[in-house]
Amino acid sequence: MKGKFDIDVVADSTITKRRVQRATMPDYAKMKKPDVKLVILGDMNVGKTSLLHRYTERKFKDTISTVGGAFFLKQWGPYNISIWDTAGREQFHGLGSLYCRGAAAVILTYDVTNWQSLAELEDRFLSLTDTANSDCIFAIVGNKADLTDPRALVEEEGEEEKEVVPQLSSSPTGPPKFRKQVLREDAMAFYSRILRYKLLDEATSLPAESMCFETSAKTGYNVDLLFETLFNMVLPSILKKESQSCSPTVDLEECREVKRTKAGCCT
Ligand SMILES: Nc1nc2c(ncn2[C@@H]2O[C@H](COP(=O)(O)OP(=O)(O)O)[C@@H](O)[C@H]2O)c(=O)[nH]1
Ligand SMILES: [Mg+2]
Repeated sequence: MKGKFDIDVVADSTITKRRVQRATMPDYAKMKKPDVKLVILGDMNVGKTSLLHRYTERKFKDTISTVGGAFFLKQWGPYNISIWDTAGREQFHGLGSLYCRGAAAVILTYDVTNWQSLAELEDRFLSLTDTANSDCIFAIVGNKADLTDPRALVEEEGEEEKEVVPQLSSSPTGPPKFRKQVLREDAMAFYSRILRYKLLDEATSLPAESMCFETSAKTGYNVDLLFETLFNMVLPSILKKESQSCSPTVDLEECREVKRTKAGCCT
């Protein structure tokens, strides 16, 4: 229905999964406020939800539909990290920039077998990040690497049960059969364009090599690396906020509990 959307709330790897109507529901407001916010963006079917599911649940499910959006909470040391998932078409509902508001990191996801999915990031998704923090970190993630890269076929160690529907496209015993349409260099060139778009100096920004990942939500390839690298990178942002005694994150709920210091730091 127009003007309404659902949000799944997944706290860490707990089974708790609540569906609430409207993001401003008080239920959600009762949860401990996240210290930092990450957002995952990208076209439909690139594997955004699968990546989050793989990271938080250690599993791959062949179909997970995302209606509206989903919200994951991850405990990282003493910090609560929220990760916002989107349905991929949210800009049509005017939600895209709302999702990104106050984000400390944005994960721009494409499908390595689909050139258009990278182009879409630039055409439709990059502008949505205008509402992210000014020091927001950008990661470019080429998912479905298992379809093109034999290294990504190796299952993540210690993996629990999986729910994978066998596909003809790739097999652990044979070479991947999909053509890789997006090279890592393409992603790195896109990263440089992001820096230019954000008017950031390439020399003083995080280098493209560390911010462009190729992952497989299916096998778990580089998934922990992606999230854990980002979590470590956003820690300074958390500490900065703490030192300013600001509301820890901007979410769909307006900052109502903003603590003011004598200096009145929060605007
Ligand atoms: N082979 C492969 N398929 C994937 C991978 N990640 C997601 N998929 C499949 O791609 C489809 C879309 O995934 P989903 O997570 O719903 O994409 P989203 O729309 O971006 O959230 C589903 O059928 C997934 O099973 C991956 O790493 N490898
Ligand atoms: Mg999804």
